[in-house]
Amino acid sequence: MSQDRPVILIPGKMHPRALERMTDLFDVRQIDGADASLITPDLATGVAGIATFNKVPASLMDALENLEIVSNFGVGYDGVDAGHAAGRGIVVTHTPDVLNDEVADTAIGLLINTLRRLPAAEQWLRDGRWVEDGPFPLSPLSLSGRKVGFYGLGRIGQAIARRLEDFGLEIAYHTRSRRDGVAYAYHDTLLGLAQAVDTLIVIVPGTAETRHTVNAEILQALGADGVVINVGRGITVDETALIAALEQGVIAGAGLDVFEREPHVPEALMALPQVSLLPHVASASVATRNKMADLVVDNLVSWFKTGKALTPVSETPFTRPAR
Ligand code: NAP
Ligand code: 8YV
Repeated sequence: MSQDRPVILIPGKMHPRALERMTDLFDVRQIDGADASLITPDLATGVAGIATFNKVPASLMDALENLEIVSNFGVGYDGVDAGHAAGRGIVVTHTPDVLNDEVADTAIGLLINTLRRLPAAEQWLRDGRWVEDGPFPLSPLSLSGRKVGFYGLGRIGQAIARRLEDFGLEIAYHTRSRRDGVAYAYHDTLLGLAQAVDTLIVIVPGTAETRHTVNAEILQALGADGVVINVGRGITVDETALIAALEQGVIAGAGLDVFEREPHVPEALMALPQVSLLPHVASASVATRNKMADLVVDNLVSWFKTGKALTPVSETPFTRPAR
């Protein structure tokens, strides 16, 4: 191991720009995946940092006795055991804010695609059906006049809501604590929110607390014109309940960028015309992913140079002990 350059472990893949910068700055070691059985004795004592695409279990942390920092590519860090890191004094960082606009823009696109069936309309044109069969069928749903409820109104939820204000739509939200400085109606339960709106935008983190909270009862409360848009994490929505609600007309449609078992998407969802599906691309432009890559590296640089991470997660607000 290098004496002067901190050793950074990359378990699995990494964004090419982040990898190139890290290779210039650190002693970078790559292993095939986030698997403690791949840790050799020299890695076990030498690794000071990890850079990851949202997968670091407690077992991998525990195999690395001098681990100080886990730098996650993504604002969501549900795949990193941050509670365990906190207990061991390891700082976890993520990539907030730099992706807010991209994810918010994608959410608006997904909402409109879902309501107006634009991907299917384009396919109709490309398949020559406009010529052969005439106009694409009118969309049963419209954005106009919808009441939109946000499940989560953090950095990204607010960016989506600000965009929807300009569409002239009524906006409400549910979070655990009421947010100062927003004029939207607050609901202290998700059920209360679902009863008050017909469009639910899910943009909460995937946690044990949010898991399967968008369930059959919530879908029933949204009603027959109800639409669910999920750009948060797949586990927040009970996919089996969602499929049943769509098939039985309990709600009218869904737009999903995230799924319970990515990259696997249930055939039953794919079969439904009232559903618009994206392969987890909300932040996936070259420009935004480059900003996220830079923040992954800049967090490591800042930690080893100044002893402070730039964007630590709330569970690990640590500074680096003097050495
Ligand atoms: P954030 O600023 O931390 O906002 C999270 C929001 O969720 C807050 O309003 C928070 O309010 C609320 N919340 C958290 N736990 C809750 C609970 N149990 N019940 C009700 N509300 C809860 O996070 P962000 O930057 O907006 O990102 C949100 C999530 O979006 C990320 O964690 C990630 O999973 C996902 N994401 C997905 C993509 C994608 O590519 N599809 C891209 C970026 C992010 P309270 O704390 O008051 O409850
Ligand atoms: C990530 C995301 O880019 O930031 C998040 O939480 O979900 C995406 O923006 C993606 O998970 C990286 O693979």
